[in-house]
Amino acid sequence: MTGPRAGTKKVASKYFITTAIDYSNGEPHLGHAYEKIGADCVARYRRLRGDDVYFSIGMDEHGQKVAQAADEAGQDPQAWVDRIAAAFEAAWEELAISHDVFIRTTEPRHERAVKELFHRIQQGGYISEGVYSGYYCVGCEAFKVEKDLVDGKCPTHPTREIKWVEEPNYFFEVGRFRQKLLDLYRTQPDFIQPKPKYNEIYNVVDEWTEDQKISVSRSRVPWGIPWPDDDTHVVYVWFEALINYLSVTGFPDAGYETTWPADVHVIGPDIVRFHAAMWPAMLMAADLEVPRRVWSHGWVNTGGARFSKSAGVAVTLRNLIDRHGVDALRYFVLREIPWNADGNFTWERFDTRYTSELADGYGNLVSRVVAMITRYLGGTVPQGAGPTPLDTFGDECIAGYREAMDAHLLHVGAEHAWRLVDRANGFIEERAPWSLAKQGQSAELEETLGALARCIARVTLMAAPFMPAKTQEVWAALGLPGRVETAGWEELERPPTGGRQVEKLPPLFPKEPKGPAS
Ligand code: ME8
Repeated sequence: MTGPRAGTKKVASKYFITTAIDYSNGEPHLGHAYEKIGADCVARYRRLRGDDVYFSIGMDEHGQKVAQAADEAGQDPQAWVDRIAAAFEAAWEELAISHDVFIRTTEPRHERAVKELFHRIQQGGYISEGVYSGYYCVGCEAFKVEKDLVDGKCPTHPTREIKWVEEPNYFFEVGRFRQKLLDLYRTQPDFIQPKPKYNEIYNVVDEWTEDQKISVSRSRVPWGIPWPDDDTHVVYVWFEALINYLSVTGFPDAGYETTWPADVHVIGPDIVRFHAAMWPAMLMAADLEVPRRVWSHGWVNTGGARFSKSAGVAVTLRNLIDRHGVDALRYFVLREIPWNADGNFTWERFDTRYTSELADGYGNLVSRVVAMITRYLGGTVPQGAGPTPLDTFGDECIAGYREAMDAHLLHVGAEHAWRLVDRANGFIEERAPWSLAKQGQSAELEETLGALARCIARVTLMAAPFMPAKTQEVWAALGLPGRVETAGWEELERPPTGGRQVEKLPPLFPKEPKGPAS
């Protein structure tokens, strides 16, 4: 493990995290939200660890799919993407996504980075002309070969018709990087995670030939970045969209190297090939560093199908947020759906976890302890003797949490924090502070309530990347200064609770749902 040990001073290290940029062809749904919430949780965790985080998200606004959506809505593509970008930004703001930058591929700073990278790749001699003939799936915005199709359809977009395309195109000679890519995968086995995705991509690249080429221009698509020396073409949407990760660093201006390379690209399972094979090859061709890691989360499914534009209409983000609030939704999706595998959304599981883990678990723990400190100790948090068995158990949970979160296993991280919630609720029953107060055992009472206050501060810090607003309420109720999100790892290891004045707080997780399960 790396990072600070208790008592050592830490120099902030840079941590650049990105998510996929979403297509502007419809409203945001839970699949998009899950990715942004998870990446946000990682970003907030890295800040807790003391890293200097740079977190980018954005919109993929070019390509046929977006142009078609605008056309179907009878709108000019620019007006359409402006409206969609506003809808996504509003959703991310409501969901408390703490990004530093929101990039749109129609912005001049992106076009500038695309042109420069393209120029470097071309200078390297990796672009050639040819004729493309083959299948194209507008849903994936990707070229397909016969063996990618099932019953003549793209398995990811079975409702879309696959088009046969034949046109003059510019090609990127990706096969020339086959060996370098395989060497990268071998020497950096955690470059692609989780492991099944590593194996999948390794095998794909292994099967490439040295003269493998990817078509990187489109001649009959008007909506895109013009091909630099031939305005009868636009740059293929994937070839330019990937470059957003450089655009947000200020590339090609001096200083972009302080941010690049990305520490992790967080993406969904359908687009790993683009990120782990095509993108590093493009960077190698331009003589730039490759990202440090590509992390694929799984699919969020509901009723046996994955969330998509159409399924998202049945279960909207609005309904999901309204049911139990933003923080409950963030916690639920990250706890329920493993960050390294597919998972299911059901209203039943949402309600069950909400009640048992948030209302009866964390919420109840906080309100009982605050009430007892108020009633028995005039509201002042005691330091108390220690460490108690609860502190020792807390140390174990923190170690487990850190190991899991460092490995991006967010669901396991949450589990460690909640092991401590359960243990603390058990500790209250064992110690029965009400009896200690009645019998005038003040040293034992102070030891118990001091340990519980420390424990709540620790759970709150561990839970903060998952639930930034609710944990802030608890932080303030414990009389702790500043904002929970600016607290550091040292406070997690040794919470400064003693001597603070608690404040009463309204029920954190009211049992009555605020919105319908539909
Ligand atoms: O792929 N569960 O955009 P996109 C989990 N523009 N993740 C999901 C999901 C679900 N049900 N549905 C979508 C694109 N996603 C490109 C990316 S990056 C340079 C360009 C994820 O709007 C999906 O896997 O189709 C992807 O990571 C992200 O949402 C955006 O999907």
